[in-house]
Amino acid sequence: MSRIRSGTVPGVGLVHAPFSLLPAHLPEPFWKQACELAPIFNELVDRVSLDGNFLQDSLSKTRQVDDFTSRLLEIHRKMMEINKEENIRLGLHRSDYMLDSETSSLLQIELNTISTSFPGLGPLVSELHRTLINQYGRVLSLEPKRVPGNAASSKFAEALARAWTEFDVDSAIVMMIVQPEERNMYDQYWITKYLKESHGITTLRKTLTQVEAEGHVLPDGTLLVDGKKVAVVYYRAGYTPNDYPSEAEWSARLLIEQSSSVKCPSISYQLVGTKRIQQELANPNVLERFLENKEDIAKLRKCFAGLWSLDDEEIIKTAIEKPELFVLKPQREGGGNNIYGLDLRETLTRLQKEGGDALAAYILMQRIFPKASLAYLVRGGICHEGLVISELGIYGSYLRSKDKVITNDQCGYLMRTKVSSSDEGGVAAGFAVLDSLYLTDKVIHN
Ligand code: ADP
Ligand code: HGS
Repeated sequence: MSRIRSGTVPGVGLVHAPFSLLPAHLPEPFWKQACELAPIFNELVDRVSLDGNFLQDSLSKTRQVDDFTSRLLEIHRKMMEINKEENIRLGLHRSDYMLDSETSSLLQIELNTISTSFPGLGPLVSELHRTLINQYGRVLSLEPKRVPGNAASSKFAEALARAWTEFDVDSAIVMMIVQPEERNMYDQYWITKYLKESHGITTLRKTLTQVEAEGHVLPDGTLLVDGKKVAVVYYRAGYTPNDYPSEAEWSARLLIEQSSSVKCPSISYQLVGTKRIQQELANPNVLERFLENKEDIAKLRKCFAGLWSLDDEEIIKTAIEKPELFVLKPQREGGGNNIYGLDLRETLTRLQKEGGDALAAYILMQRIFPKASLAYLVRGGICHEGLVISELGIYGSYLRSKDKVITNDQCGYLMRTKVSSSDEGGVAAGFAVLDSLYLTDKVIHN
């Protein structure tokens, strides 16, 4: 069953991951729409990642006021200066959505391009729900086939294995970059398991600190860690300033970026997934710089919520008047960083007074209001009933080798459900539980 290493229960090594007793309902057309978007977002990430100047220019103001983003950009700039080519590019993304009840439209919360959690545990919850509905479906008048299949971990492992094959060194390994106090190791374990059992590939778990101590790059670009050649570096850490407690971790990141290993993600892919780039891509005529297909562009735009930089006096004024209609976001990943309601009003007022580029550290986003429903959430072995809202994440895998697209798929999903009164989300952040999906025919009408 899905487990998370305890960080709170004294003397107990493991607690079960919090989960919902039965799956969240979603009208099938929205599921289809979310799945259809995955390969388009995958391609967009790859195209944007190749435009180094667009990334540097779009993040230039943020760079002035956000040290973490600035450090990432510094590594990116160094790679541009040496014309570093990433001929093999692997992305394991998750695009998160909420169904806005006011407009009955599926709107993107964000596109995660690094360390996307729960490809391992998510499918276990889908399986649990399908099993429960197989046993009790008649009583509950639910049909098991309406819980979509969810093979996220095996498909992520398959994409990693294909990247390993493209690297084409039989003795090479996959290195997973993890946090020293990783609590979500069992989610990561499923990827390691499939890599070994289905593809015969060994995975090495290392922290950035260990890479700095044990790694070095050969003259031909090969990264050696612990004396082993590294075909693919799969980051499950490195997405937050907390992962870089000293210069050692930054030099490890640079060492990896300079090597010939396949990075998942590269520094460019990580930068494409920042909230500032999400907001820039929502500006008029920007998508047209990267994609040709007008239908694809329209499909992406259809799922964009309102997104603004804080250059816009008008929107700041509106947000200060009606803070409950917005979310203020720093350039951070990992949950628990966003600002809502009265805090949003205070922060915006303060930043305006400060003036200068302080505002560039944030983006403003339309707040999405999903319809609340009743659910049973199981946490620490206890079942609670509550009014909840859900967030659908669609995993996508993308592998390109020179001019060949080897993989560009939707691969599974993650449904996260939280009590509707909670602003923040996130399972690891302690707000949400792992859920799955039950497809219904009815489309919600107001
Ligand atoms: P992070 O990258 O830190 O996870 P997100 O942008 O994904 O930050 O936001 C974290 C959580 O905040 C989401 O899972 C969701 O619960 C809530 N959230 C974020 N943006 C919005 C929004 N526009 N409307 C409503 N809730 C939001
Ligand atoms: C791991 N320890 C994410 N990832 O996917 N957040 C949630 O699991 O490898 O908690 O709700 C790392 C972000 C949604 C999952 C945690 C995207 C992590 O926080 C990695 S960057």
